[in-house]
Amino acid sequence: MPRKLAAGNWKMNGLRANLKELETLAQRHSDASVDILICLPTTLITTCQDTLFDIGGQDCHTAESGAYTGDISAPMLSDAGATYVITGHSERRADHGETDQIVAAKSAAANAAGLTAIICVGETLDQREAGTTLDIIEGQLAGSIPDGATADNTVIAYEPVWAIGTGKVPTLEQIAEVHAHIRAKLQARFSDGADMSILYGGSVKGSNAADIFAVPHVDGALVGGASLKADDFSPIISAL
Ligand code: G2H
Repeated sequence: MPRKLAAGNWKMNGLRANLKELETLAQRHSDASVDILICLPTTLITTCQDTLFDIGGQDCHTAESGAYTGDISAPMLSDAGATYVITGHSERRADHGETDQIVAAKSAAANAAGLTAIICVGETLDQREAGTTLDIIEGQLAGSIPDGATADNTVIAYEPVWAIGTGKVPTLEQIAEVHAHIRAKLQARFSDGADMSILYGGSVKGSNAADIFAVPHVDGALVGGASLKADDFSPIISAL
């Protein structure tokens, strides 16, 4: 069975003072039956080693170490206390030119360091309107997931680019179609593909989470804006 995962992605948000939100969340969800993960800015990761939740990074380099000013490696994230890292988020693909090949190399580096990679895929609005969504997703899956991926070290996040931070959400039928397609491709390539978690991401909030989680092959969510405040993230966790 895929694990159920409520994952927050704080993106480039959060100072130490904001960590009180995690304390509030911990008080409310100390007996949660689902996995809760917060992908923090790197500066906050070491501060959170004793938190109740899993902690993740938002990106890592393909190399273990070296002359890469400003970058962070997977072993560094692990050393800081992270157990997950997001790879291939559309903001990294668009703003930093990350290709499927780079995402696969980063995901492999994450796995080699003992981290679970949350590999993001998703179509743009133009691709959706051109009717190529499933082909785009298939290509991203084939190119971005490294050969050594397993259900233990890999999570897939379907994040339609046009739904990220926009308040627009695909219909439940659209989510179902893509998640079923992802599941089929995972099962065709990996012996434990049926057990790999597939998250939905893009404008998830308390008011739409339960409906999205009821869609087949939706095993949780990758949540951006609504993960920053305990009052917003808490209902999403409860809906899972
Ligand atoms: C998609 C998501 C988090 P938001 O990027 O990965 O962000 O929930 O703000 O749309």
